[in-house]
Amino acid sequence: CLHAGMLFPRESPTREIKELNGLWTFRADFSQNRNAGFEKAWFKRPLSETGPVIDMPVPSSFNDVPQDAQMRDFIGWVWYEREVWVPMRWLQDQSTRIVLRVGSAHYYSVVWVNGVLVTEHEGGHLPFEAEVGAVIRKDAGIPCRITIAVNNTLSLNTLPPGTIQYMTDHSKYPPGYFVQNINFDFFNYAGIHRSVLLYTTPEAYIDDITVQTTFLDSTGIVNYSVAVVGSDRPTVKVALVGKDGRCVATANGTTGILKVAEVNLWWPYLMHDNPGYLYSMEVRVQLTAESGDKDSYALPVGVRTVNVTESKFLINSKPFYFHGVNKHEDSDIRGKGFDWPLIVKDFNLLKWMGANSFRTSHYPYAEEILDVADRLGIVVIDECPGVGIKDIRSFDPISLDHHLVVMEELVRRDKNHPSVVMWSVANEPAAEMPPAGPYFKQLISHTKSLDSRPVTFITDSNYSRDQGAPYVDVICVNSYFSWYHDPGHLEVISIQLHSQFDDWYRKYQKPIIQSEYGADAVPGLHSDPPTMFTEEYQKTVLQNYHKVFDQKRKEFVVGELIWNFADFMTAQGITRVVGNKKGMFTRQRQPKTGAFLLRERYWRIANETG
Ligand code: BDP
Repeated sequence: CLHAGMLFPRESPTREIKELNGLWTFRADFSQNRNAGFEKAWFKRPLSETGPVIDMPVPSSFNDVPQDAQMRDFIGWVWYEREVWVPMRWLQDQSTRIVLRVGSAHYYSVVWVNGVLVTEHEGGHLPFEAEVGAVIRKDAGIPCRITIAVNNTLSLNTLPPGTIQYMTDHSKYPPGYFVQNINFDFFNYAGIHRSVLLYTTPEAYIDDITVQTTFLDSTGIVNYSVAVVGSDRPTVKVALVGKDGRCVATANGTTGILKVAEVNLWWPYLMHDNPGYLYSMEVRVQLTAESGDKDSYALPVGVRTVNVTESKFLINSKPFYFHGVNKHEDSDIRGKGFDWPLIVKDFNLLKWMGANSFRTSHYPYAEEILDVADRLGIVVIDECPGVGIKDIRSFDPISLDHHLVVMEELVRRDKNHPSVVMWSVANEPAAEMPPAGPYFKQLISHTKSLDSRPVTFITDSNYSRDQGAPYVDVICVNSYFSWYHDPGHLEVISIQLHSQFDDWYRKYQKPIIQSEYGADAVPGLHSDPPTMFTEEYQKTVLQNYHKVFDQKRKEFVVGELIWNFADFMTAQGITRVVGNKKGMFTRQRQPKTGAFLLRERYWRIANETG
């Protein structure tokens, strides 16, 4: 298991943050083997001294920023660099820990400070850090130079997997020509996607906090554990503070239980008139009982339970029905780059629609997004980047080992978010292949050993041949009737969907979520009677699905998540018209006809069940 915690950097009386977002210096390594940067040690000197550089904003995908098709489709190492003055007081106080954190970079990253290697990390979508105080202090008096090389190449053992194909027929392709093949349906955006920061902690510091919550009648119970590094016998004091600033419980020690009388439970949005209630768990570390605070950190905590029965998904012991969306981190120009206006807009659209939930298809979203979901009471299915596992070689032990580590990193990062109610370990893997059985058995049981939440993966396999389904808590099924199957035949949806649900339930007696369904609609295309790619066709697909959902949700169907919240960019291909158009909203977040249909539906369901 992982050795350190990965608490989200929050300021406190003992912790400072310095954001390094903005313009960085950038170069893509276009050399034949893409390795010139390492061969010539570009990290040793300022990047501008080893060749031409351009400006690149952080955070952002690099792909759509330059006016250059080669950059958009670039595969290989890109180099980012920025100089920063580190506050003198951080350097002078030798006991200040200085940590460099990257919120995420896609896909493989190597980080140097003043030419010294400080860390490497495999995988996009998840944060990584390095302690850099010692390196920076050696060169105090000059600005510190941070260099980050990021490689977006995907192989059979990465998550998501991909393959590099060399085109050796020189009558058709130039020498050295290669393409990156992928098995997933979104643009392989790359670069530094989330914030880069420096932050400080004292030398004895809170490394990790874990909470597990439950309740008994009106008493809330928060089991906590605090990991402290840098002190053998730290005094740990914990206080739980309500929204009104009142302290409702206290405890001492690195592990303990906080009991809250007349608890305000964390409820999902639309299920309660005070959704998303969060306490602040204030953790303070002292070196002795008498000394002042050495370190302090405030963690938002929601008290709630999640349970799964044969036919229901329960939050706080009440049946919860997911009426929500699948999303992407995706928008014009910045690609997958973190963007507050976009995030807040998307939550406003979710509320406009009456959506109570989303799945982080097909990778972990920024932590800030989960923070907002916590506060609003929007429920999240948290998915790892296990998308496009289609090749039998991607079930080998190297892949599995990496997948286990990615789940450890994901659970470590997101375990304390009340909005997260289930882990998804993969999307549409080749679950019918024989190795999928042992692979998912181990992957799911490992995830369960890390955390008590239910675990699933999203399947599009046949119910009778799916090798992973025996191990999931909730069956999550994607289907595209009258789109990828029987295109144009809206009349088959009802019968096929009934069979889908009945087959799965008969075999497994587990609750089922329709985790994807939908159809492309190019905004502005109309036809009556409906034809494919028009707004009317998309709307009618939805209506036909909804009739069946309404019958089945009285039985064992516990959710419906539309594919997709908004249009998003994909690789170019003959089935994609400038990206995937299954959005309810355009990529610029304007509604199509289907959005109004879902809005009416979601509010109606909320009023019936809420
Ligand atoms: C599903 C995938 C999703 C795709 C969608 C589609 O899970 O990523 O974008 O189909 O084809 O199979 O629109």
